[in-house]
Amino acid sequence: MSLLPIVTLPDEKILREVSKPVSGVDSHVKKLWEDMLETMYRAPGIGLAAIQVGVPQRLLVIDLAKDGEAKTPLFVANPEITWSSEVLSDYEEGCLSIPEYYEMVTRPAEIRLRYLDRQGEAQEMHAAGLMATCLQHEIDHLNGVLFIDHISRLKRERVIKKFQKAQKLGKL
Ligand code: GNR
Ligand code: NI
Repeated sequence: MSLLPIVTLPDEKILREVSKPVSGVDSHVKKLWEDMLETMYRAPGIGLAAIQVGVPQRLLVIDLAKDGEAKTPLFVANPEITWSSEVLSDYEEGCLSIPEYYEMVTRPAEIRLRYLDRQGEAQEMHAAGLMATCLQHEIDHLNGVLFIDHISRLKRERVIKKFQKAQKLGKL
């Protein structure tokens, strides 16, 4: 397995790309998933989309297990949300591509998801709580959407400017 560099703001050229579906789960997909998982655990984070390591494919990994608990990795390809609850929930989100920035985001509280699993088999799952939030955050990445797109324009422009300035000053 290998650690991959994580793409961060201000690199919107990559982060705004719309990722392409994979044609199936082959050895390349499995290797990328493993490397993404290792990269996510190391960061540390609870989810990672392939575009965050510069690969525009509809792949993500999630593990909500807490420090010291047994790992529970979820490998997802070509996810499609087939239902979203009308009930919403607020969660303070962060993103490995926007380091050290956190804001409350409102999203559907529960979703149903169709996807290809680690074996390339079609699966359906229901998610609520942090899993629903995290899945929606990762699927947004596959569509070039960042969690700051769900907050006020003022806050969004402020954080993007902060990262642009940091890069100019050579601090990224
Ligand atoms: O590690 C992460 N934590 C997190 C917290 C609240 C809502 C979403 C997330 S996902 C984030 C990792 C990441 O950037 N995934 O794309
Ligand atoms: Ni993210």
